[in-house]
Amino acid sequence: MLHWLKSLCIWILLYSLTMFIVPLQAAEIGRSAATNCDVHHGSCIQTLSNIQVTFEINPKPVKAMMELNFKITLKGKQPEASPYIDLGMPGMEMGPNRVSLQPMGKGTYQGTGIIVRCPSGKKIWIAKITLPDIGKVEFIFDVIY
Ligand SMILES: [Cu+2]
Repeated sequence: MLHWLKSLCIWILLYSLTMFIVPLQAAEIGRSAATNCDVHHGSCIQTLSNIQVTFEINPKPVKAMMELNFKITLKGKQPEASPYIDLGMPGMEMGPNRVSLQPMGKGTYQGTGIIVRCPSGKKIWIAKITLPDIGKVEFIFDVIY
């Protein structure tokens, strides 16, 4: 009888621990996988084939449904043609939204675009930057609706 009670207690303990820890871990993973760039407080940097790619959006804080300036600065080898940005959302088909960039000199490229308000209410967006003939980098960030 005592043995039976003991194992029941252990099962309840294990069960409650699992119920507590699993959502906690899921929340943690969700948070860290959600964004890789805080566009509201500065610029973000990634490296691609020894090229340092700096990404910035203005004005800050970055809001949907208004004209935004996208700025990319490349340090290192420059691509054959101007880079461009495809805006989208993780796991969602949002339709084409490409920002073309104009060279401003010294490895800097700028262009304007609009981030729309997603009907789902989700605020995480991806800027997929293509450096022609070199590759792509993705900056993931949240916007204000
Ligand atoms: Cu969406």
